[in-house]
Amino acid sequence: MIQMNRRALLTTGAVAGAGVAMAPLMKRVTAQGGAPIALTPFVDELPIPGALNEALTVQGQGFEDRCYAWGAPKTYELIEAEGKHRFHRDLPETDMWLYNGQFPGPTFINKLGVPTLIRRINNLNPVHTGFGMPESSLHHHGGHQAPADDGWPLDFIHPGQYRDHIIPNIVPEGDAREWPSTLWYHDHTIDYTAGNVYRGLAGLSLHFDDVDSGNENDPNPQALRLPSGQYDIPLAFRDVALNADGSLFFDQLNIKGQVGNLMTINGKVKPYLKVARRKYRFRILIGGLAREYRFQLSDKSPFQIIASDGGLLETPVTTNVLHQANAERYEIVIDFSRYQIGQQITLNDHIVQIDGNKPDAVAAVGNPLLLFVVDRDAPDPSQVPATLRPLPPIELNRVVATRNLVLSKKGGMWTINDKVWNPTVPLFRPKLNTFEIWNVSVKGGGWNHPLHIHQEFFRILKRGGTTPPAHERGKKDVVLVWDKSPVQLYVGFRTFTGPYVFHCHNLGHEDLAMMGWYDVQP
Ligand SMILES: [Cu+2]
Repeated sequence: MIQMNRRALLTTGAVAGAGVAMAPLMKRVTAQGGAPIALTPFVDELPIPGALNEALTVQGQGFEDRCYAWGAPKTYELIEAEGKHRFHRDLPETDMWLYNGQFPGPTFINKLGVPTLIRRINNLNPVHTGFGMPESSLHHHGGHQAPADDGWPLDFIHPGQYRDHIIPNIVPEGDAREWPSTLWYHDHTIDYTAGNVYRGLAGLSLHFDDVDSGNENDPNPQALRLPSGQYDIPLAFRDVALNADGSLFFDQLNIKGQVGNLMTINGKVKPYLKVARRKYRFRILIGGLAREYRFQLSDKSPFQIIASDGGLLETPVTTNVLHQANAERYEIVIDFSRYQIGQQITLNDHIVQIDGNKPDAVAAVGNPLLLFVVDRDAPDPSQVPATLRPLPPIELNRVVATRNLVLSKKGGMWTINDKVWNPTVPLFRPKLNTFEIWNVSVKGGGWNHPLHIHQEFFRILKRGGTTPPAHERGKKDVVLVWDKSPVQLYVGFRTFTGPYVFHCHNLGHEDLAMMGWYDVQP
């Protein structure tokens, strides 16, 4: 087994001495130096990643006993293996690492109160070439799950092994207001998360209950009846860079975090979507490496933001611009009934960003990423109620500690409180069933950091010393922080004791050590 540790390479200057192990990487770097690939936009239809199908055979095997504490699970099988994916009609196929043969991976469907058991089988090639590591860990991002199921970065399995992940689908203190709507899952292997996720190990995880039931015709008076079925569409954004032969280009030593020049949604470069003249719910995930996005419709029309990372907002936020950092989720409702049949509208990104540090500018003219073709009428029984899901209360009387987190850079590594990742020493030891205030700031103006905290959703009490914008007042698990915009967070530690990580979700920063962990004490 070749253990190529990025951190060791960077800190010891061992690149030249790495010999054979480094050869494929260097070749890829050289091969990339061509002009950006010119592709015809909007020729591929937007793919919708299918749901992960139940695999009854998993039940009753292995060590699932503890799962039954949460009730009988629905069981699924998730197989990691090499496979091919085509990002655009006119591109050659790309070798990737896929979950169940697809990118993005199959979508987990979760129901409040019904545990999900994922048997994850690593069938990756142990003698792979190029970047990443075929050792794999799985993080259900945003999930409220035990440490053993959370994808601790050292809990990786080797090719030929499997591991069961239990997603209990419970909420802290039984408070259904904590229930999310759009999460995702991805590899979380120590030092190699960026490469492994970029090779393809990522997918979506949707959550439903009696309120957000996924049925716009639901007769239950509690049901919100948001747009559902074919009108409820995930949009997983990912920028990629390809070599001339169609292989993924990845610079494993790029400390800034890599940005790509091909903008994909659900695995396709600039796709199109035929839409009816009615409301649609879009679940937007930025599932890339480092890039930020700033979305507007081409006609600058308003849309409603209905959910953030941790689920539905208390009330919809009407806007015509949405800035979104890596790993964040926002859900928006676009009402196409304002358009005529035959009209075309694009969803544009206005960020100019040439490296992983931070956006360089906001462009007046956006880059169209997704084409909507209004092609039909359709009935619309859906609604966007003025009250979506009430937020759980912020109980400052339960706050028992205040922590300061300073995000910075030292010696070619990214640091939290001047420390690089150290799996043996937690940064904090919070007490079970308490809350804390975390003051997070960035030292140095050259970069942004999307900070992600595992295990519970937090709330942003303050951004830049004042109340955050309306769409950031809901439940969050990622918060973008920069030098001029420190944040104050309200963080809870409920249900589970033990270790959980928190880290920058610019995956290049994360792998270069901008990760710490806290150890919840009984
Ligand atoms: Cu960062």
